[in-house]
Amino acid sequence: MVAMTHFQDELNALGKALATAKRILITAPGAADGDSIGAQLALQRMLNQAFPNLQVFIVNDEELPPRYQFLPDAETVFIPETFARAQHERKFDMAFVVDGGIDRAGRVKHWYDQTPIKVFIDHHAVSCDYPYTIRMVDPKASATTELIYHLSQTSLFKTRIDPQFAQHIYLGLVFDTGFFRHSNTTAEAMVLAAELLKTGFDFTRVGERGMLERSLGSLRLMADTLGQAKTREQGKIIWSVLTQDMLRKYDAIPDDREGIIDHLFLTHGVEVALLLFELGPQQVKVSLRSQGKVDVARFARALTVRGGGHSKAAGALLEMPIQEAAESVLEKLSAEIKKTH
Ligand SMILES: [Mn+2]
Repeated sequence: MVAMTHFQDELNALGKALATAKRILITAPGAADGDSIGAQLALQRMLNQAFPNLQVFIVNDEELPPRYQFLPDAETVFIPETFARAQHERKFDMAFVVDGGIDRAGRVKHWYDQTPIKVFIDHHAVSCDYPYTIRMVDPKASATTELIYHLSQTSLFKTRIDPQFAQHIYLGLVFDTGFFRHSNTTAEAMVLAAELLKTGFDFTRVGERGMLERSLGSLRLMADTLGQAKTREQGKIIWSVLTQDMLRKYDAIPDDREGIIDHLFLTHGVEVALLLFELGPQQVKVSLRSQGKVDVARFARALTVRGGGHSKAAGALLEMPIQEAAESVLEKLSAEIKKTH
């Protein structure tokens, strides 16, 4: 059960800091996903509502993917360039990082480092040495937005659950649970979703626009990536690659890889699905999904220090050409699969 009672000391510290803070930074790792953007927008909303004199800014290293631009307040999300162009001062009293550690926040990490009070709110089970001032991590939460929701209902915030706030929280829930399919789905998360639906927001639109809809180029990119999929270990491993050339060919963007690994994974007989995404000539994002026999979080951490996630869904960042990465990861994955029987 996700409860704020474990966090009494943190809540007190948060209340004390917010009482004197004037400017707040909110960020999240890498490219926004449904949970990280939902969590950031919800947090901004509850801070603004409870502390109307605060100035709250969301700044991410990468541009907000178009699929999230329909969300209420999406226009308030900055990248460093647009923040500078708006002539906002780069000085904050408090900074929040949500849905992952600050190490993966790119250029915004430096801003966060320079802020006196550093808050970390997450649901990933990761160990980290970063000297956060206030840390609220609960791996039992299905999504960071579930944690944010509970925080919003404490006496510190008492946030009004309006349709706008509800859709931010809801998007995080459906994104991280894969529409309440993944094993991280809890009865509590579903009860929370039911509560949110009562506000009357268009949940069909949030699910379809925020998660399922694709551009035509993105659809063709998916078809190509799935068409090139190969199997190993009698079909227990399925894998494919997505290169920068393919992105250019289909006029697609990095966010368009969303959902491809799920199709690979949902192929009959597959134990582990692997998608290698070429970020640059020497940089590869590895995504992994497992039925459960192979703990892919452990596997990803063994690949590199920049690896981690959940036991059934994990990722890693490798500094090598994509072909080399594919060979190396597949060889290790085959060895893991052989251990399972
Ligand atoms: Mn999450």
